[in-house]
Amino acid sequence: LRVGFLGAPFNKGQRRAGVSEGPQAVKDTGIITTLHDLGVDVRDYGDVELDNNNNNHNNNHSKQLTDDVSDSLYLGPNGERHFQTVLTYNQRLSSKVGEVLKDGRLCVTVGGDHSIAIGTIHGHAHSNPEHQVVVLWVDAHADLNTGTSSPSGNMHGMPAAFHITNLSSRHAKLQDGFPQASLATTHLAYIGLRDVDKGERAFLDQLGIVNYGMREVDRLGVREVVARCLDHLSPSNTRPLHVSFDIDALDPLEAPSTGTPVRGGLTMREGLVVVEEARAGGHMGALDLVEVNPHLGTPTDAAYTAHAAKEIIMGALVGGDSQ
Ligand code: DIR
Ligand code: MN
Ligand code: MN
Ligand code: MN
Repeated sequence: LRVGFLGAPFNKGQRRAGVSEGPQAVKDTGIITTLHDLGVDVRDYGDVELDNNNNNHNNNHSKQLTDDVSDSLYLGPNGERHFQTVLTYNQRLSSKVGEVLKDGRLCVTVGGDHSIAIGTIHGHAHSNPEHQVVVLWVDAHADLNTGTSSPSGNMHGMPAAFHITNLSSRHAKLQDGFPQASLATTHLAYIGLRDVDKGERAFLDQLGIVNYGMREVDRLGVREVVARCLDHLSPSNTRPLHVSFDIDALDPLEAPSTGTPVRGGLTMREGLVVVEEARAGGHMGALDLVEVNPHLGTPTDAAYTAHAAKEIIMGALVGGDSQ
């Protein structure tokens, strides 16, 4: 197994400081060494910074991103907060994901808030033009708002909608057309939903996007739910799979340090089943692990959450092999 590790210390998709420290917190668990020791060929590509001139190995990026005082200048045409910043960052992230994939590595991107999935999925989908990339979205939230449907203006609640071709015309874009949507409504499926906005629910229903909330997890069991999602996304199991895992899919007891916790979530074991089964399909090309915010909760909460993220990433890459 060949893996590339990308940090995406980005926080402009929501309003709470600290989520830009997510990549470092997850690295501090020793995950890269653990993977090495398990025989995984893992390369650390460093952090993707907002600024081109910033080198990838300094640690000042998070300050730079947080100290932006010109907030209102970045409102998008429909009130999207930091519209230009979010999309410009994601355009850079998309190219970087493309580089990792071109090196023949499964791309693991650690956020940062979930707006970074605008770039990671774009990079994955557009570096695989001959194969249809499909997306398994594991989250308490659908992240399917457009600028107009969004109750908050926070772009971490919008990334999935940017990729759906049927919704993309409702989104404002950068002048050069970024991001280009790549997913039909059948190429996205959700697990873990339990806090969905009215507008998002209407999109899910109208477009017939497959979504399994916690109620379905209870009713069917998580193994059945993930099997159904994978079969729906890739009936002959040939398509490259992108897993976008928001740590708030897990119950706050498992992952307390996150910006928008919602009680009644997946247990650690259920979260692991999702990524282990996704891995077992053999076609995972990229994984996002987002919304770890080590500034929230106690230091113990922060470390516990970072370790939960490590477990999920390990489960996606090596399954139960670390036991
Ligand atoms: C809400 C919250 N649906 C919004 N979204 C969150 O602002 O669009 N996503 N928390 O992770
Ligand atoms: Mn850094
Ligand atoms: Mn999310
Ligand atoms: Mn979420």
